[in-house]
Amino acid sequence: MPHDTTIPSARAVEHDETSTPGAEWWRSAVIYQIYPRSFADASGDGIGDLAGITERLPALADLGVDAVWLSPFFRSPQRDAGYDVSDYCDVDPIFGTLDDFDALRDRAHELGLRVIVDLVPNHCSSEHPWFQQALAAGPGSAERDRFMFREGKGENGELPPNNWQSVFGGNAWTRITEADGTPGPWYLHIFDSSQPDFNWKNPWVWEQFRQILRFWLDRGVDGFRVDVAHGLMKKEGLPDIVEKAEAGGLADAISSPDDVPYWAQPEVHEVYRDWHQVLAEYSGDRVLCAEAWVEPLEKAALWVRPDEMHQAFNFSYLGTPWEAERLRSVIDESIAAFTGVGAPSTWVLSNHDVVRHPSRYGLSTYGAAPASGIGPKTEDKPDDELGLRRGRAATALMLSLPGRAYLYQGEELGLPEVIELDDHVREDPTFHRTNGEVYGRDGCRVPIPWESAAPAFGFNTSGDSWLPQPPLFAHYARDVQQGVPGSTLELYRAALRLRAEHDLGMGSVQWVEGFDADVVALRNGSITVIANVGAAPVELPAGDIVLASGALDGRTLPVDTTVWMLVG
Ligand code: ISL
Repeated sequence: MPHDTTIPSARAVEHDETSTPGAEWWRSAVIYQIYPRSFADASGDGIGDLAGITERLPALADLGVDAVWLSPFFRSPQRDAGYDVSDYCDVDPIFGTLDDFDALRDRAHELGLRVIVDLVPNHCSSEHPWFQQALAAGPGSAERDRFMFREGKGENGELPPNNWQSVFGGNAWTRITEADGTPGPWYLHIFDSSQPDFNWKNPWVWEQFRQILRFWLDRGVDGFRVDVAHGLMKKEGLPDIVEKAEAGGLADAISSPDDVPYWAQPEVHEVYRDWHQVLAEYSGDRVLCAEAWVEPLEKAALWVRPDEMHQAFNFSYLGTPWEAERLRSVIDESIAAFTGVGAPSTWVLSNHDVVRHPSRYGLSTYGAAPASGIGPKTEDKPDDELGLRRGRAATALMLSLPGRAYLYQGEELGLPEVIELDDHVREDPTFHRTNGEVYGRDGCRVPIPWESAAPAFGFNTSGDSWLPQPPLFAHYARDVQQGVPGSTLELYRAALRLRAEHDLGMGSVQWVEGFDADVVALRNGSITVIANVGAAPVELPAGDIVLASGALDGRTLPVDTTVWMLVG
């Protein structure tokens, strides 16, 4: 297939447009997540940067996505890869400068790509001046009230205020020492001890975040992905968690608010109603997307009521195994839950917090918490070939669905999780806080390959890489897939082109009858989608095949393969 690098000017973003209700761009967009540390490194220091992203943006326009979401690039000590922010309104020097951001934004808009940035409102870095001021100001001060300081239990306050656990493992409280050397109160950190939680009952915190939103809106961003959007408010009195079989990690993170007093408290929605008003002051359809790990789907849909956010990640879809009945159910439930509140559903299979989906689908015990990671000592290792076949079939199914889809950098290359990382190179706080028991997320964060024969596979020209890239990345590099029929890259390009041509993002799902129960068959507008999730080949109906996730056997659809067809 010839490679078309020209970008039609019609795709350029018009920023003074007035939106047509019901037809806003975000309803049907495909959004590509860039993890700045690992996308492209112009400086050659081994960590990706904004200038590197700008250089490589044409590849994303060529892929056919509508927007990019950038994980945090703000000033940060990088204790949680940038999700520990020490200045919300500046770029960390490892990623560049505000001028570099402006150049990135301009180039993206020229190419017709919207730009979404990541806002981290649940916590900041312990090195943020606000937290340092809180430590210095002492007990009872206004500065301390911006965070969650509490006296400890026990005779001398030597025990944490309650039994809450960090998502990354271990206690969610850390005790401070006052300036005079005496042991002080404890502060809450739902994540790492370097990430103190804000006190969202304090109006001062609300005002700071309004200003941060305006800073980036004034700078021309098209929206925000909101980190831990279910976590900002904590239940009054900070009661103990009623012990459950599994504490911490994903199982805990998606539990109901009745069980976890720091997730999904009803007052959190007031914050997003406030932000909705801030965004409404700006033209150009700016959006808020919630990272809210809540189940069931009807609860996640609360984040996207008409006066709140515009989108919420569909983590129920991400967590669904490759089983026909479960896929049909989650699709039905997603559409029902989100359309019930007037928002289109979203779809996602991979991000920077979970094992890459081709590797998940290659596990014999799929269903294990996708955030726990896979490493050298994990017993159940993925079957790469099976995983990639299923991963491609799953993507073809996902991209046929109406609504908004999220892609994570490298999935268009079919990248697997990197398993063989030595302990000493792992950076995820999860790994360190669990003494290596949970491998965590480094395996999906390895810098991506662009050119098979270049240093660091084209990530930079120096050959350095903050996490080592495995030799097998040479087979997945973009340049060996570009223009090669049947490659994963060409599958993604074709799916995105057809999705746009047939306006699938604005369509609807009708289930198609007449296949075995382990076949997922649906119609969205003019396209019929057939995914063979079972164990036996399936005879295809008459019609033109316009997309196939894998090789076909004549008119027979092999297992773990999805086709798009124009039928009758
Ligand atoms: O990855 C997880 C567990 O190891 C998830 O529970 C994840 O921490 C949770 O979804 C919140 O994620 C977001 O906030 C974290 C950050 O580490 C993640 O990268 C981010 O996506 C803290 O800011």
